[in-house]
Order: sequence, then C-alpha cells, then structure tokens
Amino acid sequence: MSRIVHVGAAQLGPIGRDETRKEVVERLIDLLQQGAEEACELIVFPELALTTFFPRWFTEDISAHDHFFETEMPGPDTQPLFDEARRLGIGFSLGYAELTPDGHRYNTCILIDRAGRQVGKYRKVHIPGHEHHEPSRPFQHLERRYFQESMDGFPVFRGFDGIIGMALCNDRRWPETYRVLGLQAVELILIGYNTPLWYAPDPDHNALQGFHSHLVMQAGAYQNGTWVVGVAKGGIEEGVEALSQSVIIGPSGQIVAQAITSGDVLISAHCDLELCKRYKDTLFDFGRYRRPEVYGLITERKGAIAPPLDPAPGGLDQ
Ligand code: CDV
Repeated sequence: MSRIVHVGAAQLGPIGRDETRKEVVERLIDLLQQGAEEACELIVFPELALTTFFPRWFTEDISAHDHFFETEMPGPDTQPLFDEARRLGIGFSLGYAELTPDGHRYNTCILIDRAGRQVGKYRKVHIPGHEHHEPSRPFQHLERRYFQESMDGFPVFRGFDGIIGMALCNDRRWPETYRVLGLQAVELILIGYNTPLWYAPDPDHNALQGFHSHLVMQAGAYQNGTWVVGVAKGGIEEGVEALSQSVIIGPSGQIVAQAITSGDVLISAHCDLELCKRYKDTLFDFGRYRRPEVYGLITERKGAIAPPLDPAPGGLDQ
C-alpha cells in the first residue's frame, strides 16, 4: 500500500528591497501554476517568502520595519495567492513575518490545505543572529531584534493524508526540532530557509554551507523516519549571497530531488508517506528503544558544561 503526496519545493531567487508584495505574489503564483501543471498537491515556499530578508538592516526603532510584516493572512496583497491555490486545488505552506494585533512579531509559517483552509501555523523557535547593531559585520543578521522566540514549540497537523510539521531555517540545524516532531509521528516536515553564505567570516565554513544544510536535514529525516522538504530563498539579494540547493529528502535520508540553480525554480517528488514505516517501525521504533529516563539533560540543561578537570579523590568510579 502507498500513500503518495506529490510535493513541490518552490525555491525563490532574491527579492529586492523595493519589490512590492504584489510583484512577489505574482512570482509565487507562477510557481504554483507550474506545480499545477506537474499535478503537485502541496507547494512549499521559503521562510519570509513575501519580502526581502529585512533583518539585514538595523533600525533604531523596530517598528520602522513593520511594513515588512503581515497583520492579516490572507491580506489584500496575498489574497490572489490563496484564490489561485484554491482554484487549482493545491495546498501550500508560506513563510512570512507576522505582526499580531497585540504587537508580537514572529517569523511564521502557515499550512493551507487544498480547499484553501488554514490547517496549521508554526512560529520560529530558534532565532539566530544578534539584537544590536554590529557594524563590524559585512551585513547584519538582526533576527533576534525583529522576532520574538516562539513558546508554542513544534506542533504537527493532519493534512494531505499524513502528519505534517513545519520548521524555519535555523531550526533545521537542531536535532531537537526533528525529534519533537518525530515524537508526534510526523511524516513530512516542511522547512523554509534564508541562509547567508557569508554569515561566518571563515571561508572554510562558507564552502561547507551546502553540505551542512543537507547534512542536518538528511540526518533529521533518517533518524525520525520522515520526509523533509527544505526550500531556499537563495541567490544574491541586496548584495548578500544566500544558499540555494533546495531539496526533498526521503525517510531513508536520501535526497530525491535537488535544485541546481539559484533563481525561482520548482522541484518536485512523489513522497510516499507509507515509506516512513520502514524506519519508524524498525530501527527507530521509539516506543521500544528510546530511553527518555536517561535523556534528562536534553531539557534540563541549556548550554554545555564540561566536567571538572580533577576527578573526585579515589578515581572516576567512585
Ligand atoms: N534565517 C536563518 O535562520 N539563518 C541562519 C543563519 C543566520 C545561520 C541559518 O541557520 O541558516
């Protein structure tokens, strides 16, 4: 028996600072229509897919960037995307900056089903970068200034005949992300990212960015027996180059589709959610083999603490 969902990963090239929402939404609709031609059922858009990556600019007053945030979803500019998706019978996930009525700012992703209903919302948990202006950097990465850390964790949602979770960019580097979703029997994780290639001023590190991006998502897929879709906003945006290399990864950890260009492009795969069972019911049968009683440090401790240099008198066995 198989349970196949045809998923499209809609990678975006750069979005200019002056590009309007209307123009960006037209690009998203183009990708949606390509997905329809290929009979996709679900299209995954990147993190902050409606605007340029605005946390690269410092503003003293954070509300000066509020025009990059959505106060309603759909709003007047995004409604055409929702209308077209419903007309085509395609679901989608969309990353955007969310400003709530009570003034909270989140890096958010929503999941819309094929009938146009919102079936899930996720707010980014791991917020990277810095809070204050750091002029010595070649560019700023002020996500910690403009976004609040979500306390909602990693929920899963039923949809597309499976169990779906979402994560955003830096979340993909943390094994806890996948495991919390894995413990809710997730079968398909949708991840959008904006990964600047010069984030670390270390050429060796930067040469490995594509490898690291795939490494973490492939490991997360395999160790939790789930499909993972990683979708970039890549290319050179406002002078900063970001990683492309969007991928669709099977529960075996193998990449089954990968973007090889850095502009707007759709890659797709027939994801058989039944394949997850091969891993969830055998090697990674959590209910049988996990040992939560000895994993306490994972939730008790935040940072790493090395053991004392001098062993206790009498040796380590005492
Ligand atoms: N948007 C991100 O979360 N980017 C981070 C960078 C800043 C390290 C990432 O993990 O790709």
